[in-house]
Amino acid sequence: MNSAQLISFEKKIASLFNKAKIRSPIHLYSNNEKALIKIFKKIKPNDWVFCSWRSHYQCLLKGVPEKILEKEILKGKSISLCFPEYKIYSSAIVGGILPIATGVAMANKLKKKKSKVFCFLGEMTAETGIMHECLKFSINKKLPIHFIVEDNGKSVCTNTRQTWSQKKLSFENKKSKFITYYKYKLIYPHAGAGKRVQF
Ligand SMILES: Cc1ncc(C[n+]2csc(CCOP(=O)(O)OP(=O)(O)O)c2C)c(N)n1
Repeated sequence: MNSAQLISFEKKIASLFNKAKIRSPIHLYSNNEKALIKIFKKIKPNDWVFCSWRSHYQCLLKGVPEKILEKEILKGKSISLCFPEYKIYSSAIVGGILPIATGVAMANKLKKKKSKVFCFLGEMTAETGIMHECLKFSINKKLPIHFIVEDNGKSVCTNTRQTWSQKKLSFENKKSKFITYYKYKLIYPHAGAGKRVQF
């Protein structure tokens, strides 16, 4: 999957949503294609990927076929896409995915499995207490996990830096064995595709 293919998938979903063909929330990505493609160069088919409500790009890059993904989204599953056969799992609860990802990394370590865990989260989720616990536990136990903090500056409609009265966020520009941080600009609203859809 290249950048153009990812962008065109999101555009198709945006159009289906605005035509009232999807009866549940969708959360689209934009302007982060290159960053994600670079991260996925390190992710192997046997590795686990954990995501939030915003996960179309990760599903495509983990190998979920476009048609299968589109079918699930049309069924209303965009907000919590799970394809265990492709080792990708997501949750729409802020912070909810982090302990699950940490637990899988711990199980992989205990079972001496080669598979690594990659956990994606927004910059607001990264400021929550559960992130600090999961990261501390992962670092101290030397778990095979990597967290990717994706900063679009907003928590729904609220400016994340203003929320915490913090000019620089906790993981801003951090790069380590356990963390990758990148910034991107959403052209879409937090949820939906810009039109008020009524059924
Ligand atoms: C426990 C919980 N509280 C509130 C919400 C509503 N909610 C959904 S996304 C979100 C903001 C998350 O922002 P961020 O982590 O930066 O992710 P982004 O949507 O920008 O990718 C909130 C508060 C939720 N889904 N779960």
